[in-house]
Amino acid sequence: MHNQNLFAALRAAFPKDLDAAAVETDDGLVYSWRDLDRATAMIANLLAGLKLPEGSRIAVQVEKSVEAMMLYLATLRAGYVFLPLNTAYQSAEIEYFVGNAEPAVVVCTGKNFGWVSKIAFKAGTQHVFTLNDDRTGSLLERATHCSDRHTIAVKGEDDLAAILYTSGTTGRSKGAELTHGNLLSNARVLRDYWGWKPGDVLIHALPIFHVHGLFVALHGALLNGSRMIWFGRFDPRRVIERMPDATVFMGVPTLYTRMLAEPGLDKGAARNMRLFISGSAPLLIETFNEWKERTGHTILERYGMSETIMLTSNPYVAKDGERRGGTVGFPLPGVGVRVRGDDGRQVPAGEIGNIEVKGPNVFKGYWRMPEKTKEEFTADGWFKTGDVGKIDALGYVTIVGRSKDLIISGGYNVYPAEIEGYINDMPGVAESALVGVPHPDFGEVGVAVVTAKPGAQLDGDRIVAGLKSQLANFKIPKRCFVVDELPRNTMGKVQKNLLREKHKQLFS
Ligand code: MCA
Ligand code: AMP
Repeated sequence: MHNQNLFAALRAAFPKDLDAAAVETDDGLVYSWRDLDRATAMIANLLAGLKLPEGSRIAVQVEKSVEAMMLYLATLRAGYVFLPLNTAYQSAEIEYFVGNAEPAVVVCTGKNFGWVSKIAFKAGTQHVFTLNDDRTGSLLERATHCSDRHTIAVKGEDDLAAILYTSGTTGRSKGAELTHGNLLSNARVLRDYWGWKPGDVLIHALPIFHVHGLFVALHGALLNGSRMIWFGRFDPRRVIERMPDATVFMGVPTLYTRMLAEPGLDKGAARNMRLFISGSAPLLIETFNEWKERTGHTILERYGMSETIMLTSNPYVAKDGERRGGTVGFPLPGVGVRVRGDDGRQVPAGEIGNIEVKGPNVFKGYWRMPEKTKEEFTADGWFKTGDVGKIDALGYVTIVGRSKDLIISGGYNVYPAEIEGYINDMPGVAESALVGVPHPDFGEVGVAVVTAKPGAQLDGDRIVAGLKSQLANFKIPKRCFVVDELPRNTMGKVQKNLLREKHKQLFS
């Protein structure tokens, strides 16, 4: 059988000259392709030596580093399932993910080892390693003693490669199961559609625990044998300084607005760039236009999800059409996208409805949640994205809203129901509502509106402070208002649209 392991395809795309630079970090370290090959072999051998059961999950919550990226590749190489976790997650969040996924191995930073290992051992995890962003930690110490030769594990296209936790359209976080076939087919489509070519250099400035940085950016560069300029964290000024050495950049809209605020951003800085790509959140037309004016480049906006990886993209080559600001472009080759009304009928071109998707990119299902999986697919097998939009007569897709209650803040998803649950558990709180309002830096941020139990005195700032110790920082409402009552419709449902309207100017 031909090995369908994603790593095998990525490895096959390494350039002939293995001593050429593969990754150059912003602080001056250079890793060759040989380094990537050897280090991933050593870590894969370490994992293989643990004799883990088939399909074991390797859960990882570490700061961004080249070694963290190698751990991802080594997990694929060894044939296990990678489970990345946002570094912002706090103990209650980690406890849920680890309890649900039951990983065989957990890798965390040295500073978090105490609390993370406690959670992991309680969930039955046998092995907890540390990995820090300065190349220290027990994972690398152990891997140093392993052979740098490793035969890539044989995987079928339907075998799991990664699980990404997302809240989907409703309820508690669910693990979206992505297969080797999902990831590889999408990476190949994007390589062709975005015209990756020899000599391309990618600026990698996104976190590597979500689809955008981990799959779209990383697979793009690796599948093309392209060098990456690697930023541990996004720094707009430094990225602009390095731009003349690069050809491709990918970012969420906040990265673009932060670079636009830098005087150094001009046509000179972008002179060697071939492509700027934006996604994960809506790109404002003002940002799209301003970018064109300042750099001479038209940002290519695309649309994706954890469950589907990338599903639409604006065109790269002019013969396919122009890149239209405010739209997310066309369905990618091989990906079916349709828009249906609530009655299930496909709507005519230009009319608004629910966006549904089908194709080799669509995930296998939610980890150990067959019922939830079933709910999110239509009877004829299309995945319901929870996004609301339209497709015009030319085929451009525009997202106009979401049927799921979701706030996207700086490219991170915040599920109001989760935050409301935490607020409602606080002493004196009767009920709460979290709504998204426009924000100049993060695009959208959460604002909480709370009512008190009879006789209780509440303080909005205190509520925010109380949440900080429990939840990832990007989920914390930027403001909290205490009111007498929440607006409701005749059915008794909280009218979040009225709250959004009331607070929409808060940060303008
Ligand atoms: C940080 N803060 C945030 C966010 N990030 N608040 C709301 N939304 C955020 N995204 C908080 C911090 O905790 C801090 O709070 C305050 O805001 C200011 O932080 P700052 O130092 O400015 O933040 P930063 O560390 O510079 O981070 C901003 C960032 C980061 C670089 C934009 O959020 C980021 O890397 N975003 C990219 C996310 C991403 O990769 N998304 C892709 C998902 P305090 O002062 O109170 O501590 S993949 C996806 O969606 C799909 C499928 C797709 O289509 O790609
Ligand atoms: P996630 O749960 O992180 O996979 O987020 C997926 C969601 O991000 C999608 O369902 C969309 O709502 C949103 N999204 C991704 N790309 C775009 C985009 N270019 N414009 C608007 N929304 C987007």
